[in-house]
Amino acid sequence: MPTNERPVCLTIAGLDPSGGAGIVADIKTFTAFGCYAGAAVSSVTFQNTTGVFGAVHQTAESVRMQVQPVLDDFEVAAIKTGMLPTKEIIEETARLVKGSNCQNIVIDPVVRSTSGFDLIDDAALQVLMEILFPIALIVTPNRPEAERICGFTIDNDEDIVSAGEKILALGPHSVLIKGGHAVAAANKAVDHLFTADGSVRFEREFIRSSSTHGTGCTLSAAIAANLALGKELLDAVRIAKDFVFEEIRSAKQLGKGHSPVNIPPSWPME
Ligand code: PXL
Repeated sequence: MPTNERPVCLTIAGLDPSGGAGIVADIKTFTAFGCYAGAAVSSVTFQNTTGVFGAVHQTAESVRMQVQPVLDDFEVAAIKTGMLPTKEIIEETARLVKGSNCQNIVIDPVVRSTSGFDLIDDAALQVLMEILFPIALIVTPNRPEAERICGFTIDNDEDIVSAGEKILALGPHSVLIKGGHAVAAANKAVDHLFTADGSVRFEREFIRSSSTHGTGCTLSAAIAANLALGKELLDAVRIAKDFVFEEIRSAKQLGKGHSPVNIPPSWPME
């Protein structure tokens, strides 16, 4: 397929130079699904599989100057956001997204790295919830992110429903609360998708693995890629979940810490 027939996906997220998370994971994921990948950097982080050692955030102007020319030039089929560390970057991102005519907006509300490094401050998270959630087709918090957004702990299915409804009330079309952080008694990883029509459970076997660096980034990028390819939301989420499941299952240890997931060069794998 020539490049210009591939739907263009754009990520606005952080750079993880070790390639496990952030825009590098997003680019690999878009490409695995046959999409064309564009990427704008919101923050340069310093990290490897053992931890995050720091970050230099971009300015709002830098983000605008990276993104606007891409939007002016390409018809962008899906936009995904990951780490958006400051209020100014979030406000600029909301302006850019609203100014595009892209409808497939995937917001991954990245809060903290697996190793415990804060990737956004509290004030910025409030702005993310207020101005980016309402323009999202889907918001994809994991359980700790949903707890931080909602201000209560999530211990059971009822709490998940309360969290889903509370986040949905902030204005996105849908919310996917990921269950990978809940060590499921029944060894299941259960995600819940909430829309105005109700909720859908996605259940997979829980894989006990330390090779999970980048799962959140790749899941949201895979959803964006499938929306860009014209899939319905439910199908996009289902395919993205299968993709991440296989990435974790097939990952081999790389590095001395939390190994990155194994993003295949193309999907489905042969
Ligand atoms: O997985 C969350 C995440 C997102 N984006 C970047 C990251 C991380 C976690 O380390 O570094 C750039």
